[in-house]
Amino acid sequence: MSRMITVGAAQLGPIQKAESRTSAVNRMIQLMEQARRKQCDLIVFPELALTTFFPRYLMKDRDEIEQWFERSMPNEVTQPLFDAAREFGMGFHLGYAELVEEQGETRRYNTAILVDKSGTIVGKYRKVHLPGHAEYEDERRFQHLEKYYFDVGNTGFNVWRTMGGVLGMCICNDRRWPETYRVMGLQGVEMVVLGYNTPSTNGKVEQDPHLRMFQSRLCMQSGAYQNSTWVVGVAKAGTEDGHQLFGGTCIVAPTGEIVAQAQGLGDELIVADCDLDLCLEGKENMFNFTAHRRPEYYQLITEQAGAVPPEE
Ligand code: CDT
Repeated sequence: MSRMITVGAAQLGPIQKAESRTSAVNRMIQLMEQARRKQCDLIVFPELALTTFFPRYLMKDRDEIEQWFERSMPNEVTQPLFDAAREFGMGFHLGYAELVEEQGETRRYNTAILVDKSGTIVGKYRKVHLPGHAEYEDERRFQHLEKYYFDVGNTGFNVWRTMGGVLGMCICNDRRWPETYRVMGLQGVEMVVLGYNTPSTNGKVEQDPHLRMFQSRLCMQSGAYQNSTWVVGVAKAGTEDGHQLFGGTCIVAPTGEIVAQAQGLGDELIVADCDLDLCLEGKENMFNFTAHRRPEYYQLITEQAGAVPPEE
């Protein structure tokens, strides 16, 4: 048996601060057209795919901040993506900054949606693991103010039965946390799709760029293997107004092996035929959760956040 989803991982090159959302959407439509020629069922776009990675800048004025956020989805600018999905019979995953009123409060989330082949939003995820810091830090070469701009996501790690499989989402830094994949693994996830914006260098300490790419891959590959799921990781890459983001877009099989990877730092589509039935081997054997997991010994994982070493 095979249950195939042909996936396009649509890396985006840089989006400069001055570039409009319309221009970004046009670039995404071009990638959708390429994906259509390759008969993709699903195309995956990066985190915050409509704009530059604005959390690197400190802004204080409310209007200046809120211009980076979407108040509805679809909206006038993103509607062409939904129209193309319907016309091409192709689902998509899109990351964007979301502004919403909840219980009388304005909330801002780093959000991603999953849209099916009819152009209908079937799932929404709001980023849980917000990296960086909440206040301007002078000693940094560049800022990473996600904790300043975004609220911690309140959707949890859900999965959706859509496009012939069980699909889940997470966003960027979430990919580094094993809990992210395991919560979806416990819901039978067969494909995790995610976008990221990862600076090529650390803003605070010296770190080998090679190591940063290795660690990004290590997390996605182990998440795939340990939960026997496909993982599709898609970068926004290249130099945004002098700030470098690494690429490394890749598609990882349930074995943990990379089956396709981007070559450059620009707009680039990579495609893989992902057989969801390849998840079965791991789910029925090594990572047969029902047979082998021992949750009675995992309580600390949900009871505490920080590490507490024994007293000296
Ligand atoms: N966007 C995002 O989550 N980026 C982080 C880098 C954070 S460095 C403070 C990542 O994990 O790739």
